[in-house]
Order: sequence, then C-alpha cells, then structure tokens
Amino acid sequence: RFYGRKNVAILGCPFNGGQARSGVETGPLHVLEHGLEEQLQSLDWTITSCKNLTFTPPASDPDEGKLKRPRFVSESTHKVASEVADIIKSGSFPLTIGGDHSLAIGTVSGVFSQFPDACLIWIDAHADINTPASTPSGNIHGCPVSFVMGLADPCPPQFEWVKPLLKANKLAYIGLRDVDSGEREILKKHNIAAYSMHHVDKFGIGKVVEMALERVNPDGSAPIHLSLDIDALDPQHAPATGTPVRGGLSLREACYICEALAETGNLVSMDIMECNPVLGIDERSVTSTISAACSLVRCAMGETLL
Ligand code: NNH
Ligand code: MN
Ligand code: MN
Ligand code: MN
Repeated sequence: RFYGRKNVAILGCPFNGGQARSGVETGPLHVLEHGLEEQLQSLDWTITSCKNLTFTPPASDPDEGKLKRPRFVSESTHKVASEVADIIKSGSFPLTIGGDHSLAIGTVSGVFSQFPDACLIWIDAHADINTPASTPSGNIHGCPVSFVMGLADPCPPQFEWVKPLLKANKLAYIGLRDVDSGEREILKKHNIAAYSMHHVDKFGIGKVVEMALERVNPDGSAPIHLSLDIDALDPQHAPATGTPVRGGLSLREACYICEALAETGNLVSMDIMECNPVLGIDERSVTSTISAACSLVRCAMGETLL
C-alpha cells in the first residue's frame, strides 16, 4: 500500500487555545526531546520533515455563545488541516503532536479531505463530541468530533471552513469513562460505536478493538486515522495531562490498540494529544507521561514485542 515507503512527517503543534490550562503547548517539544525521531528511524521510518507550527492568538477573540477562543482555535486548526493534507499529498504519514485535542478539527479535516472513505478511531477518556449548545465548559477541545461531523447547528461563523466529512458509522471510541449527558444523547442518536472502560473490562481489549474495527471498517479496506488523547491512559501511567480521569486504560491496553491498528496495514495518520508536562507533580510523572506517549506512537508505527 501507499505507506510501504514508511515516510513520516512530524507536525509539532504547540497549541493550547482549546482549553484553559497552559503548558499543553510544551507537549511537542518534550515528546521530541525524548528521542521520538531516533525511535522512529530505528523502526525504519524516514522522517521527511519535522516542523513545529507557530500559533499566534488574534488580538480580539470574543466568546461565540459558550465557545471560548473560537477564532484562535479556528485559525490554528485550519492551518493544521492544510499542513496535514499537504503531508498526505507528498506521500508521507502525518504524525501530529499536540497540543490540546481541538487540534483534531484540523487533523481529521486534513485526513478526510485526502481519504474521503477513511475511518476514525478516537482513544480518549472523553468523547469530545459536545456541540456549541451542549458544551458544559465552552472549551473547544471537548467539541472537535461534533465539528467534523457537522453536528454544530448552526455552525459557529468562525468554523464555516470545516466540512462535515466524518459520517457517524466511520467513528469508533475506546476508553471512554467521562461522557457528558449531552454527548451521551448524541452517541445514542447517531448509533456511534463507543466502547467504554466497562466494555474493556467485560470483553478484554483484544475483543474491543476487533468489535470497533468491525463497526467502522467491516471490509477491512478503509484508511484509518488514529486520534489518541493521552488521558485515555490511567493517570498512574500518564498523570501529566489537563483532565486526568481514574480508571483508565493500562499502558499495555493502549499499546495493544496501537499495535492492532498497525497490524491492519491501513493506518494513514495519527495524533498524540494532551500531554501537559507543566502539570506533572514531579520529574518522574512528566517522564512517565512523555515516555508513554512515545511508546504509543512506536506501537502504532510498527514496533512489535517479538
Ligand atoms: N467533556 C468535557 C468538556 O467538553 C471535558 C473534555 N476534556 C477533555 N477531552 N480533555 O478529551 O469540556
Ligand atoms: Mn523537557
Ligand atoms: Mn480526554
Ligand atoms: Mn480529547
């Protein structure tokens, strides 16, 4: 397939405008300082580019209804969308390092503009499918999925560039355990494949991944975009993140998901989001979070145990 060449373009996105806690913008630097480029090279990837985008907040950015910093998020994610699309056009695998998860408005838009039949696997404690009406916080990192599905009705004027490229039957979640009531209704209404920690406990991670792929990619041929929020992991493995929720995926369960997606041979793009090194209580908690993020990327990009 297309990715037989194993070219990767790393896109560092030091962006924090989708939520209120500063520090998440330093995530990309920490992940790269941990040696991710060398690690990918030892897995036989050629790094075709490694760049950090710069995001400058607009001088004026009034709330749009409940939504906070709508212009900053829109302009930043628009830029990410065009970078991701360009990377794919150039024949590389976009690996996007956040930054907060609102960035996925950009990554999903970019991927689906090039692979209209793609599916999306969203690994997170949260569903991030709030609409401008349902968001309890106004933080856009809790809304990206609703934006790329076109559920925001009316679409906030700042986000008119976002096309509804993602269909409900092309989306599956794993790891959910903190879902808002409005989000729960949306998941039900659109019959979205959503596997919570309850399902992971009940069926085991192997079966859950199999069921998720069967739902979104029944014939096994669709390109896959993986969007991974580090808070999907239990805080004991990834404490340095803005909204930790106990009772999460073990490091091995999360690695397994990534390995299983790599095994399909259809993974075309990946996000690793929401590492916030500033929120680590000590050096060790920062290092464990960053090293977990690097492990997950390596597993998704072909690292095997034997
Ligand atoms: N659901 C909450 C909200 O919309 C929290 C979202 N926070 C996240 N999502 N970290 O991954 O504000
Ligand atoms: Mn550092
Ligand atoms: Mn989350
Ligand atoms: Mn998220």
